[in-house]
Amino acid sequence: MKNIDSFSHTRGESIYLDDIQVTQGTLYGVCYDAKIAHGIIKNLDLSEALKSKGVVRIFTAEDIPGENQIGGIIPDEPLMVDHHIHFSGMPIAFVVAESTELAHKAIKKIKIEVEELPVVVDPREAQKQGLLIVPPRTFSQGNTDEAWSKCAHIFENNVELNGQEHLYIETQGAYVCPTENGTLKVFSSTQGPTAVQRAISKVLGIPMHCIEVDVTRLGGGFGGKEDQANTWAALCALAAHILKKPVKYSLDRMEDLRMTGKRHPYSSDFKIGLGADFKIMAYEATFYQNAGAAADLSPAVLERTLFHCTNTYFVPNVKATAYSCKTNLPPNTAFRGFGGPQGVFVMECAITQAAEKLGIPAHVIQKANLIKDNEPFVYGQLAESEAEVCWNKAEETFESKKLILKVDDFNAKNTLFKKGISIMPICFGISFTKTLMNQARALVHVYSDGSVGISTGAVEMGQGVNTKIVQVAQSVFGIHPHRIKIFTTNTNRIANTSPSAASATADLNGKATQMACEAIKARLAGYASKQLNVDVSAIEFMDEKVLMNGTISELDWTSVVLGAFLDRIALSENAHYATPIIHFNPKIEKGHPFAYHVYGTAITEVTIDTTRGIYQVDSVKIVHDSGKSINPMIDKGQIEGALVQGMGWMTMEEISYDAKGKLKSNALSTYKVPDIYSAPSEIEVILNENDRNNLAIFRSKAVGEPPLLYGLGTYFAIRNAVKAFRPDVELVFDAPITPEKVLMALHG
Ligand code: LUZ
Ligand code: MOS
Repeated sequence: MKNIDSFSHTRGESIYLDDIQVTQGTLYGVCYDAKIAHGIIKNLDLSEALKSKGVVRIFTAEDIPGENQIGGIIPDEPLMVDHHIHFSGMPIAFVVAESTELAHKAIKKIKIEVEELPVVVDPREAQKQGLLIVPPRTFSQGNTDEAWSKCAHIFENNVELNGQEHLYIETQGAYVCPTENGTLKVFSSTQGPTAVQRAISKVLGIPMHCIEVDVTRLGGGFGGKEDQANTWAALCALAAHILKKPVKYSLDRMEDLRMTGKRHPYSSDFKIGLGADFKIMAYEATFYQNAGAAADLSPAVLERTLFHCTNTYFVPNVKATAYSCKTNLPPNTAFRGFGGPQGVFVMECAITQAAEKLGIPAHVIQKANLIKDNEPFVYGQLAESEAEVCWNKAEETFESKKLILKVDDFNAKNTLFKKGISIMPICFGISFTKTLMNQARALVHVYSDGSVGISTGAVEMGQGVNTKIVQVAQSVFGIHPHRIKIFTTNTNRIANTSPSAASATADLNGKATQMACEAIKARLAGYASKQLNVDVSAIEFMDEKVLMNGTISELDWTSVVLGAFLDRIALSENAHYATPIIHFNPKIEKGHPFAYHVYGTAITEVTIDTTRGIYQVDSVKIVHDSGKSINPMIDKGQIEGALVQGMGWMTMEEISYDAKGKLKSNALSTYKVPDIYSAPSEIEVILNENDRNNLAIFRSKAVGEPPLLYGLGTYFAIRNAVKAFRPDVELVFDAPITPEKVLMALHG
């Protein structure tokens, strides 16, 4: 089944925030943000700006009727600066004018005096100074102290890993309209409508039922709108609430780059110990997460780094400690993978280090340590492992042994170009690591003409969740998909939603939809059984028909719906789903936090130009653990997109702040993301279907985040190509591995 949005997307008819028809009298807000990263405001002079043409009002922290606070996990993040500036890009004032252009002109007339304070941008420096967001956490298994003496080989090193800009095509923004009796209608480009509702409720000091948040779709989120859509919605709501006028703020690209947080950069140390058989016997890691100036989602991201610190391997003795370090950068936030990829990367660096020192290929160590059924991850959950299945299938299908010989042969014959190859096995846990967030609701209406309308908490952001929800309903009801509409995500219809995140949206909201549809179907079947004079167990719905003991009856979908309505049977249902089984105890850092895991293996081949340091990715070949995919086209789209996003992070996307915390990569001219020319020449994806029971919707495993990890393979393939040119060079672990770094490694 095709993505239900493909027609309206290609015709330009899909509705994003900026496509919403604005009401007459709408005003436009723009943020005046801090130009320095740390300091105290001594004087803020708005007088000239207020006289500027078209300005209606300028809001500051003093105008906030409720709390000046938008922190989600920890209340440590003011909406607007109250004297103390914590990062460059922090909102100081919100200028509301008759147009965006006039607001920008007014902003230039704001005068400010600031006393600058010392700036910390380095996480290790922050940790030394005791600047932590939360106390450190340690996950452990076995006893590393005792294990070291038994290891045949031990290696240590450190790893630098930069952040990543989300670069959703649609920038952040919100549009807030006052409605009657002190209520507000909020349109927001958010992954978390309830998070927006809660933030506005707190800032304005009004109950959540006064705030209706409505989301049609997003032009991408990638985690950047899980928590950080709140700011713009709260600013617009503040202005709309006080002025009693509709207020809109849609950020331009440079504002968005400058004011929002990104993927967390990490600085890490590892120590790995292997037996003579290359079994990993012990692993220790210390992670220094660069959280930025406020908690945002950093504690949860930190936790997922620890969950994924051994990637897809069984390691009997592990000790991993993580520090969430407070720096003067914009608060870093959720980004596809949510700290998991940072943990995985360090483990893969440790294996690479061991392989290079031992003079063997990394895949020998990787393969020897793939986790097996019933072996525990560091947090105690036992694996139901597809790791070896995916690895072996990749080796066989893609003839990796031949490929390796081909690369060796190429490298023996060429010096101007060198090839590198890597194998990247992955594993990602599916569920929000906060157990309570794993719940969802669906409201299904069957109208008397047989058409169906569905509301859930799922936000469509291009990932295709609405299409999957249509598939769930059509398969339960046995009807054509054209009968089904997915309504906007709206907090008046679906309350207390978890954000669309953690790869879990189709599972959670799909299961709730399935339950609601099943309940309505049971009532329709009851009605049909009376009409047809048979037991209800004889009734089935298929291809728009009502079957009776497997044969077509006189009733069809529309007649049974209309008949049931006339018989006063309820044709609507609200269902609630909460993932069973999962639990986690942070006191001992053990439990069963994930509904299931997703596995896979990617084989990456690259070619580097040894005179210029530039490179191309020749091919990426993937075996992906999809379960029984309900939509292979959407799933392959997610896998290819995530792969290229992961490759971009590993190779070319280079976020750069100066020592004073100012973003240097502040435009698309200084921040390079992959385009079609940097995508692999060939991507081959094989879905490894299996019928193992799992908690995925119709056993179709979650696909949003796991495949980003395949992109990590590109880093190691490029490194191997460099080594082929210059075998004795000592290379650091420092991602992204940009062409400049490759050039220095080749000739520096
Ligand atoms: N968001 C969140 C996430 O709040 N909790 C999670 O565990 C998570 N995992 C992945 C992506 N977003
Ligand atoms: Mo996310 S990183 O699933 O918002």
